[in-house]
Amino acid sequence: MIHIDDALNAQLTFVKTPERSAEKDTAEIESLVKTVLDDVRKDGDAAVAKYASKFDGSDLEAFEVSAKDREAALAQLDSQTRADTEFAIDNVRRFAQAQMDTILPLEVELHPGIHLGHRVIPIERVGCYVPGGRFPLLSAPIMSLVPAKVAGCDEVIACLPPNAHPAMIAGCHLSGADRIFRIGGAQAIAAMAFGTQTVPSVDKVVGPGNAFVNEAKRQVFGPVGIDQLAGPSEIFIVADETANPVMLAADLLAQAEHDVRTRVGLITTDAALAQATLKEVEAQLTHLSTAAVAAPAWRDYGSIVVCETEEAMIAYSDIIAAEHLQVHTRDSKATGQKLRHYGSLFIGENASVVYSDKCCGTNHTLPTMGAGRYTGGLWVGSFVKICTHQWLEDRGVETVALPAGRQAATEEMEGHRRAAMFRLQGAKVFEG
Ligand code: HSO
Ligand code: ZN
Repeated sequence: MIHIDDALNAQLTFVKTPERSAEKDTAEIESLVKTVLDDVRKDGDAAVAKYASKFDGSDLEAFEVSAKDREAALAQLDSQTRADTEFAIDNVRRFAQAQMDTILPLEVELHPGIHLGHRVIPIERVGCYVPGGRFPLLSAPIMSLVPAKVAGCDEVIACLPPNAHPAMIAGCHLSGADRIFRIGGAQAIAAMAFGTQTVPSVDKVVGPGNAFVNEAKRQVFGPVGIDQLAGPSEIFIVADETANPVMLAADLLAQAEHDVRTRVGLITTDAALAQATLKEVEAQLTHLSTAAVAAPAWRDYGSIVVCETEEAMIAYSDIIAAEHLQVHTRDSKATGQKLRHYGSLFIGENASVVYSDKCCGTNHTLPTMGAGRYTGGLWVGSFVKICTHQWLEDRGVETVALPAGRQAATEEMEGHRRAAMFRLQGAKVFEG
């Protein structure tokens, strides 16, 4: 929850405040999604087909993308697009593999004869939702499918809206999707969560989507895992007087073009930079082809705040916990070290969010709406379980049985007490 205390507030001057605040999901979406989920659970493919026709105007007979369709989608990619896609896949894979190499199994002997540990176990089946949206984001399939494959999941499936750009299907294929289905929206989440005649049920559903996809993920969560509830994209930039307002405006507008609800903001210690960036955003908007989206996003959700001190700038940024946080200060590395809450940190002028959005190798599926206060983004670790185990030698039992038995006795859990003491005393524990 955003709470700015009075002491911090006194150090902030808003040069531009957002005209609107984030809208809440409506009850209408909740009940509509519930109906879709109930129907798909009950009627499987027939319900999926019904909603595909109703919401997406699709009359596809087979949802699954066949080997021939995969080939056709690949053939439509020009060679440069294919090479760029493979560059992105390779980077995301290599970074995911490097991260995977840090997730290690563990065995410790905590007391003589008490052995504890954990294993790193891939989730068996994963479903990746690949959003359609306003732009055919070629990097979207890569960001969920590739880390899931690197994690070693047995089966990784993809669902994408029936009208998705063929390059997206090619992207799913090149990213290693075991199966690909042309199903979008809440019905896709339902199909992957519950399984249908053609779609296998999965253990975890990941990937961003619209409000319906989000709500469906929220509703299936429990028996099925989810990654996070992704809101519209966000970018904030922490900057001092050394920053370049032209570059700041370009980076803010890059994300603003995603959606009219994109939150973008500048947090700075320099009042002149704030004014210059304000002017520059307006100037760049006059010749940005996506201004129809970026301009209302900037008007409604854009903010610029001037902070009296670097500490106030950092404190305010930590409260926002932006999905993407760029740092443009004299010593961006040092400033970056002081920041604690963000989805992904972009250190220094050269690290534009767009590089990570597309292809530099970090994952672009990141926490939004303040979730960066408690979690990072999607990563290879999202596709494994860290599951503990234990084994005890007799001397370990001698250490642990009495404390466990006494705890159980205090709790009046006689069954637990007996099981704890049986290892020490045998059948004597039943003698009252
Ligand atoms: N910024 C988006 C991802 C993206 N943008 C891909 C462009 N292409 C969510 O982090
Ligand atoms: Zn983006």
